Amino acid sequence: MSQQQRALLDRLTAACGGSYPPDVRRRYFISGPQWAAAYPGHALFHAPTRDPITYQDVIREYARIGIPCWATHDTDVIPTETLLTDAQWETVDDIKKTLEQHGLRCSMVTTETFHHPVWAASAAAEAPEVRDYAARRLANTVDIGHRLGASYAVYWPGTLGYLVQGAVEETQTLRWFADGINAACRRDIETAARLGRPTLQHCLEAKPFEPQAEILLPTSDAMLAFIASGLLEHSEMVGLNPEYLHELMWGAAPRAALARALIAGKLWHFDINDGYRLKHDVDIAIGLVNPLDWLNVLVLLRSHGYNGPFNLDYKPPRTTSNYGVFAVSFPTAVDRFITLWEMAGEVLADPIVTEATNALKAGGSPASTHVNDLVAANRELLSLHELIAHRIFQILVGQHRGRVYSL
Ligand code: GLT
Ligand code: MN
Ligand code: MN
Repeated sequence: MSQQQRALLDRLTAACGGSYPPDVRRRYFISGPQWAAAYPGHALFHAPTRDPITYQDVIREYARIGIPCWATHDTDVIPTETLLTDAQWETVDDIKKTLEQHGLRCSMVTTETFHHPVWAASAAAEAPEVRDYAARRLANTVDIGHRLGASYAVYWPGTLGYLVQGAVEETQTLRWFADGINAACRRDIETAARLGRPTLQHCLEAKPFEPQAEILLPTSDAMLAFIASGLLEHSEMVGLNPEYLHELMWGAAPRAALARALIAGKLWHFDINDGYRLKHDVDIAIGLVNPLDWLNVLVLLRSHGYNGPFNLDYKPPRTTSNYGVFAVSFPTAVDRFITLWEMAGEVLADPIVTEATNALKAGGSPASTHVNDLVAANRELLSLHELIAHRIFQILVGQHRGRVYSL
């Protein structure tokens, strides 16, 4: 039965066409998180729908698909109790061996500071012993990152906030949070010098709500302000890991949020996924909800030479089986990303978009500097805005290559 169903899945996936071979997929700086592939489908209202899988399974399957990089929380593979003991290094070394065997590299490490009961009052809790433990965990993740050859560390302070008002003093909590990042950067400078490696790029990731109701650093813009606040000892080592859906969740235009990170020189790492505006963190795979917006996001990133990782931080839906995670979910997500990236190149090279954009920038040669002449000189030209949007739609659906719908 399930063999027949797998055969059907494989046949229909192949019938979709448009998939890229693994060596083509490996040309892109795409990373697959351990936690995304291993997500068993659980949530507050949901029992798991998939069986547990190991890091060996995930790394082997990523390699087969052509996902070149792997990312992990410190606790995805190593139990919390084993962290900060000598025993952790056995697992780290085994992960390293497995990555090498399969030709993958570890791009990013992140510390789990939201799931375990020790973080009930966040990693910037009132109790000094909890903050001290947090600093040791963050510093330890830096060392694990160096051992695995990573270049990025990510921080998602999703518990930095509150459910009920009054108990948490915001400025104090933010100072304590900065102490943790400072501890990680200090350790990074020491470890990198000892190993002769470059320091990591430390990337802050915002989310406007979940699991706390009110979050102290809810958006990428709040993170930029925090980086520039003077609380960080090494603000030059700290940048952003925006997540596409986390910006949509507060109602932002993701492309504008990314533009603000770009002009600050802080767009270093990018979590790619999809979902709905002003709703919870559904972590749908890239391009399944907002392909047109995604195309425009990638036009922006391509035109600014973004060369950081694209991290597949999504969750395969609960209806997808263990088999489907690697047979359907990851390869199709990667392929939609590559297609959108290549289309973004087509938008940038499109003669119609280029000529229209240049004409807009040249302006309308007004007869005088009088306000009415400025309006008159640009009136017809400005219709090009809508024409550019139409052209980008055509590129999205392939009409620029002659695809027609005949009646
Ligand atoms: C968690 C969160 C993600 C973050 C991960 C990094 S943790 O899965 O939902 O958006 O990127 O810590
Ligand atoms: Mn994320
Ligand atoms: Mn998310």
